[in-house]
Amino acid sequence: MDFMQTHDPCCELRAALDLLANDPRHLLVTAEEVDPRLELAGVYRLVGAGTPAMPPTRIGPAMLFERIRGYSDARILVGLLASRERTARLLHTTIERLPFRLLEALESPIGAVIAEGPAPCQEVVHRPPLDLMRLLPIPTNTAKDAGPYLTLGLLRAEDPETGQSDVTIHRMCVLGPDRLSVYFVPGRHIDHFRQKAEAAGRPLPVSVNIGLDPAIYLASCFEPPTTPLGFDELSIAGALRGRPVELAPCLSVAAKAIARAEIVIEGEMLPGERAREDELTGLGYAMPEFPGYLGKAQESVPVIRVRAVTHRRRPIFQTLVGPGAEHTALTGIPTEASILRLVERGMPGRLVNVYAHPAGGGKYVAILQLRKASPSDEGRQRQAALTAFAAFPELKHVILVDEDVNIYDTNDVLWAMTTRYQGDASTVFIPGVRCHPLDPSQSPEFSPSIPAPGVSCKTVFDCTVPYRLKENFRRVEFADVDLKRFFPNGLGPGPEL
Ligand SMILES: [Mn+2]
Repeated sequence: MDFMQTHDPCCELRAALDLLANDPRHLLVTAEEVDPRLELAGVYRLVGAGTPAMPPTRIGPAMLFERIRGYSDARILVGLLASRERTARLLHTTIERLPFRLLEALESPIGAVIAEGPAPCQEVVHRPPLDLMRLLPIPTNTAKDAGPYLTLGLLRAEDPETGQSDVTIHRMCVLGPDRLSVYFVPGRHIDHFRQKAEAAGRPLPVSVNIGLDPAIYLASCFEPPTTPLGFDELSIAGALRGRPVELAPCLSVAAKAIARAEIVIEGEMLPGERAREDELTGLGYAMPEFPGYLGKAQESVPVIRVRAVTHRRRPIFQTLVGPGAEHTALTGIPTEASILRLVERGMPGRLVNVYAHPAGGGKYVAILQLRKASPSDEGRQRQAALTAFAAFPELKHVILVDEDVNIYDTNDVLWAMTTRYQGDASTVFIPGVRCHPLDPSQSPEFSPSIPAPGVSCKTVFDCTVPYRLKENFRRVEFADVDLKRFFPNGLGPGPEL
């Protein structure tokens, strides 16, 4: 493939931004100088971070900051996927179809390829001595953060024995001019590669890719069992775009980078090297995490030694302000696809759609919309809930609603939980089950039913109407009308999601 050709409309970040150009509902470009330390996150919290960021916040446009204090060259993009409507548009689909698009891609993956010709991500090359903070405007989001963090750094590595590859977003903190900490939740695939290399006494070469086609970021957030060890999530991104993701060999280490990334950090994880995540601050905190709280610093995490930094001209450093809606979309849409897939296999045609609600950061809460078509479908909704827990083990709450409830409208869901739900009869507790470790209510101090941190009471809120009582729960019906007579240009945008 020739990079000098006009770029494909949908395989790199700049093309995504072109798609949103001149639409202030989805992209605000500002020439006002911003400080990447604290100020940028403070601004975006008000403009578009969304729940679970602390109020006041809202869903809003992405922001491209063109002038960054202390940097002459780089720009910063924040919030690209912080609205479902925008995310759907960037994947050429609708809000309702988003998880189905991912699912289709998962079923027909297209593997990544090595690009021919020069890689755009290597237009500018920096070699040692390196100073990350002089080269890149890496934001610090809150005053207690352990340091500047890469929040959308896509780590790519290969299994040193099998050559299988994996891509995952991990949080990385700048600990020094050429040192980054990496936090792996136990079991993550690249950590498995790292442990293998370490056991053999060898470094693990990696690339950290920043500023990517949104399809790549979304695809990378699938987790097991949907994408087991050895399944390269880049092949889902390839399927979403109908063409392979292009890779480029790194210049300083035996790793590969995303060829059309805005920025690539090349490096190695050395055997035996560890750091305290908050070694610079000593405050005990890491960074804001998806459940909405400041995360605790990890005592001992692996380290990336940076060997080169490459980027495009006038690079766009992409970041997110979490907790918030962008984090929720990234984790939640793959969660939805995983649930849809497993439930559909077990009981075809009953599960209409799923929404991983922002209250759970895309992981803890799923709203399942079900269709009961016959008396024998009664109870299947709860089977679907159990299947959802199997499809996504980090799920904590499942809310079941009927097909006449809008799963994206929290008002409507709470209406169902009010008029179609009786606490004692409609709630199912499954205590003592392991969940995602970051929910602070999952502690023995919170409840004697919890034997250890990270264990939770999974709960099903069944807000569906019993099939035999359907007639008593008909929603008020209004006349069908022709809205075009009153709004020839359409009703205009509704509330953002
Ligand atoms: Mn994986």
